[in-house]
Amino acid sequence: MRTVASSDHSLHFPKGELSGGELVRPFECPERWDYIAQALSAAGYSKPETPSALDMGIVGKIHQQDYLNFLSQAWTLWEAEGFNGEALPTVVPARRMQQREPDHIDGKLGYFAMAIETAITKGTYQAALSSAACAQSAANLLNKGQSSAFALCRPPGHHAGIDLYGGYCFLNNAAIAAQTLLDAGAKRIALLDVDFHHGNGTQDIFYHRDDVFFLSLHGDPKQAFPHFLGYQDETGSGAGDGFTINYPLPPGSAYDVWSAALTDALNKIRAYSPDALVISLGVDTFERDPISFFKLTSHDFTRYGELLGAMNLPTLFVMEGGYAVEEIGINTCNVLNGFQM
Ligand code: 7XA
Ligand code: ZN
Repeated sequence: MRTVASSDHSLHFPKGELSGGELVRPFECPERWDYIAQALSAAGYSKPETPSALDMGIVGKIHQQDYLNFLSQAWTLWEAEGFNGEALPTVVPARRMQQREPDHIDGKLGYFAMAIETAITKGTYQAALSSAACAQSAANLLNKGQSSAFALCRPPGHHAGIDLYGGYCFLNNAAIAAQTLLDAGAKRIALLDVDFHHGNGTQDIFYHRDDVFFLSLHGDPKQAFPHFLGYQDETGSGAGDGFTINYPLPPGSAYDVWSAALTDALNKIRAYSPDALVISLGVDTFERDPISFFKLTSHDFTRYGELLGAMNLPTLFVMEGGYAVEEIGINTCNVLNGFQM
């Protein structure tokens, strides 16, 4: 399996994340990428390929232009105010307030945020562009006939909506990859999100569409971030009616419960008969993940990788979350290795 990665990820290294009322060192840290790259190399994968330049025409089919303008300008506007810290939102357009983009950066940050823990720094936009480029280049490997590929994306993407950032995400890498496959001629894509957290951004992007079938297994939003999307009764709308499926699962779910949901999802994907499968691959389902509550073991990642491989579909893996840093590499490799068994 060929892999794509960019050293630009290290341009995004915020010092603080708002967590438990404190500014803590972010769980989503540059070492995550290093551990995965090291594990790939140790497992015999060839050196990750550098991505080609991102096709912004495709990005523009996923994200609104005003949102892309905001991301590209946020740090400059923040610095121009003379602020010394990292850019964090403090005020959001809550119920019965205006949904109108303000001129001041404080207002813009809140207007485009879906969560407020995630800082924007000087290198964030470039890192996000390069991360999306990894997903897009990996998708183009499939377009050129590869049966599978892995995009080592950082920052991750699945919380980034049409015009929303947060949950460590800025551009929706998996959605950009899916659109890249569609634009090359695919008619139907299945996008399966196995990260611990609901892929609210991906759902937002494809909710009204029938060319991307979105399925997500995740911690029940009554208990888990992002809290405000990911319920079972969200099933798509308009042309997309029936093309979103959510599997919210309870705290403590181990492989028996989780894999039963996965098996159901895979059966539905088989019935859809997609041209390709995109996996939003988060390994924060791991039993020792510091911010999640599922109980998968390292071996379970191999087991479900095998189930994914048995689908016999062109498959693109796009890296999302996972914060048990020392085990993130082995758990990620286990999925890829299981897939190829
Ligand atoms: O998949 N998404 C993540 O792994 C990021 C979750 C962010 C949680 C922040 C909770 N305060
Ligand atoms: Zn996650």
